[in-house]
Amino acid sequence: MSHTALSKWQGIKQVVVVGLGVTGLSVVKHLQSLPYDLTIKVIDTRAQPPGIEELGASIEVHIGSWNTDWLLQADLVVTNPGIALATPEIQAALEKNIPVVGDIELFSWAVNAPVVAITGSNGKSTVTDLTGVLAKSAGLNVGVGGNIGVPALDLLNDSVDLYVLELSSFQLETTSSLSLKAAAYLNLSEDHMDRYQGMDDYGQAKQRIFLHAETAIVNRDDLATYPSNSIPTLSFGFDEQDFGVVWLEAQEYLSKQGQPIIAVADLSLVGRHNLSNSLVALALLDCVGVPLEKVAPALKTYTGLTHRCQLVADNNGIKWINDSKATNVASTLAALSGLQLEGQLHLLVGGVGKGADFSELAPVLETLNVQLHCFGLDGDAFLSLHHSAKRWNDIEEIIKNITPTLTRGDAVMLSPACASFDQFKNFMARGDEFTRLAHLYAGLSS
Ligand code: UMA
Ligand code: ADP
Repeated sequence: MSHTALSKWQGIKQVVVVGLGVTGLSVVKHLQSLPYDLTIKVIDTRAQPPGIEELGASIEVHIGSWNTDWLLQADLVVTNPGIALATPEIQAALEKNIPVVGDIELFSWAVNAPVVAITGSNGKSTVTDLTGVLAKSAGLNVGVGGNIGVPALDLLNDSVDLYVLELSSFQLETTSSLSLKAAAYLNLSEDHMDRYQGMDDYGQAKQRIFLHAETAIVNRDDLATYPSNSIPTLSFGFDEQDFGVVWLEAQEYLSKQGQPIIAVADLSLVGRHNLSNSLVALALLDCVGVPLEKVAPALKTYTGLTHRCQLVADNNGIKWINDSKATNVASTLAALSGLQLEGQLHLLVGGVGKGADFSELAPVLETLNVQLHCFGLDGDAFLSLHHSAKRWNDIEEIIKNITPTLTRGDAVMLSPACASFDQFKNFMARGDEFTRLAHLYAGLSS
């Protein structure tokens, strides 16, 4: 146990974990593994919190509402990222000077190997996964997790050489001590406006990634990604500076300080946004001393994560694209900008709008041969964006009705610009449902 960890835990006896889910479970497991005499209690305001069945009987649990007595008696409160710090019950604990932290803060107290982290509004999971894949290809034992799915505390292991963490603004709100070899801030665009007071508030949460970073990796086209503290920066973008692109003999290459690393034509990833994502992964690995020529072969073959502009069926010249992970306007705009259309695009949008303004989509839709299909809780919010817009209940209703009208060259794309929680467990379940229907209606089912 390091000296830092020991001093952080001094005087802490009663720990209250707020929120179960995969994060809460990982926190409880971690607390139980520590060599301290801690009393652990769990509060979850949900009547049937996910993960409750996995919690040992020795842990006291309060579900279905807050328990302010427990909260105010705690020496430390550990919150799930889904709980905003602004929640009145959490504010009451803070006013009593009870420290409130998240799982990533606990991770930072315990970790003993180098860590790199990624935040931003879009591209986090792709960059996190790609950085992990490339580091593994260079022979490192890598722990990849955070907002991408596996809780950071579950990754802790003495044999790990490098941790790669995707960090959401929610997680960063409760993180103060995380030391990073390099921190990448990809971009800032509107999202989570149901949780934040505005873009400043949202951007400030993301800026916390730089609090103890050795190098900030920032986007030359997005000033909001530059650190407000004075740490060294390394930038990425579409010119020859730092990590960028160069043209040599009519071939475009990803480059470092003007030196080519890999030809863009050799990449399997599609879309300009994925050039940015590749540059960031290279920059992160450069910061931890991984030779870039060693990772070039794995970068060539990397095809991306599921649910992100994923071609799930291509039948009779009709393409079915699952971009369920597009849960905000900027990601849908990125998907539209990367499209190569021969016929008409059938674009499926809607779900939980999170208070977003969708009007930025209108001028782009105007330039496309598109039929807009709006579904789910906030489907109405899209109706004024394009003259073709039609209102439906759900994805199945749309696909059933449009399939007979499709012709060669058309594409059907789910890139909903919304969260999925009105009709699905999560974006993966929504993407799986689209894929199932695509296979069924495109005549590919077995
Ligand atoms: N909740 C309550 N009462 C509670 C506790 C939680 O109502 O007492 C609600 C929250 O308001 C929230 C939801 O439950 O809406 C989330 O809780 P959960 O149990 O699903 O959380 P976990 O399973 O621990 O998942 C969390 C992250 N979830 C959130 O930040 C909302 C996961 O990111 C992350 O993968 C996981 O930890 C591991 O680190 C998901 C996400 O949607 C994918 N993230 C947002 C995004 O990417 O846009 C930030
Ligand atoms: P995140 O984890 O930040 O949500 P993902 O890698 O899962 O990011 O991608 C989410 C969505 O954003 C996908 O629909 C994808 O097509 C789009 N996207 C990926 N990278 C970028 C980027 N650099 N800029 C804008 N959009 C992007």
